Amino acid sequence: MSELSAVKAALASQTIETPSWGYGNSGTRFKVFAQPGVPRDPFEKLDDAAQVHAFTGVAPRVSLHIPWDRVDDYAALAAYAKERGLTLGAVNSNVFQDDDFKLGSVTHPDAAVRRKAVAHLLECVDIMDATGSSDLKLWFSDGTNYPGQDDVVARQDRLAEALATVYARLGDGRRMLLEYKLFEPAFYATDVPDWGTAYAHCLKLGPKAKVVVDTGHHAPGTNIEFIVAVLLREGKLGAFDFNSRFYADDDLMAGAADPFQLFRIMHEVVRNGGLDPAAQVNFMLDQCHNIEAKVPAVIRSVMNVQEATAKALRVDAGALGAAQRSGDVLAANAVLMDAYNTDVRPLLAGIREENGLRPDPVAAYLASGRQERIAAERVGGTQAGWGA
Ligand code: PSV
Ligand code: MN
Repeated sequence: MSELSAVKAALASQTIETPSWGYGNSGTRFKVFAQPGVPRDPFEKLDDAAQVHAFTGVAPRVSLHIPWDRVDDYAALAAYAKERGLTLGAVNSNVFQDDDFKLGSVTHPDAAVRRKAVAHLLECVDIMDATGSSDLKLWFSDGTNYPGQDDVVARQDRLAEALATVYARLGDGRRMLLEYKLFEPAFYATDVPDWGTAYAHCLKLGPKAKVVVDTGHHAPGTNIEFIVAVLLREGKLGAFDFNSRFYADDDLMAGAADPFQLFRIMHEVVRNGGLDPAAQVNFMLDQCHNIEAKVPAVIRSVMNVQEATAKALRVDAGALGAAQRSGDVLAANAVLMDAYNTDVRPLLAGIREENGLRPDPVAAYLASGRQERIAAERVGGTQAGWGA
């Protein structure tokens, strides 16, 4: 696709979901640096998310994380979001911060602990019913630290049983998104370490179960775009958790470490129909802003995803196909590189202006004075954090 009007139409159909935890304080196991103006509760997180949407025009959903975003009345939280032009997106479960889960949650050798974990996952489905969220996002820290610690296949069996219980509880139009991660906090064998394991479970579960590709969850050098292409081919790509990594699960701003990789991923998305709303790929961010100001960092991340998407849309598919069919390796590669090296920022700035937005959302947000306002207003209370 390279026709400008088609590129614009495709860009207009893409929305990006931002993570509630990206607005809170975060850090490493060494230090969490608090920042002025950080939200004290899920409502203030939505206020921040609404700013990202207001300045970019393409971030209308917010992912929740339970228990970090626990409130008494989820319908009220959804209504609060709606008043600000937002909807509540994926509900992220958390079965990794309770002492009982030291040896695992749904794969724990003790059935009582497994029941506790499943109860939490079912609570998340109840929350989806109250918020109107369609996606349940499951990430399990489960795994072992030492060879021989537990039986690998028994743990897969326990996982499959738990997933089937939760899957059976999903209502119409609801989905289960299963996320994989190579390592951390388990250091020897994570129970859902890779896309193959996630795919195998999702395939058995049925059409409501799809795989989440978190771009930070692979071994260095992994060809993530290949995974994306194969999952799309199988109709099993449910969502992205976008972020950047230099080393492990660094959770830096999407597109910061390797914009070319993000472009290659988006090229496979575009090439394989993943941008079509009918494909229902949820483009989410999952990242933390440990040292940089959070709202502008989320805005920058949204822009980076948009830029990679716009470049992918600029790939001349006709020329690429012709070069591929004739075996012209250099020409095929040149088509991709031409698109990657296109400066799409003027195109995106123009689209924003056509939609009544400022061309540079980060500059516009910083000039609005809002960052200083929230720093002055949000004093007292307990700043939101990732609960670690
Ligand atoms: C795990 O590292 C993960 O990527 C999962 O998506 C969690 O829900 C999220 O991070 C929490 O930050
Ligand atoms: Mn993630």
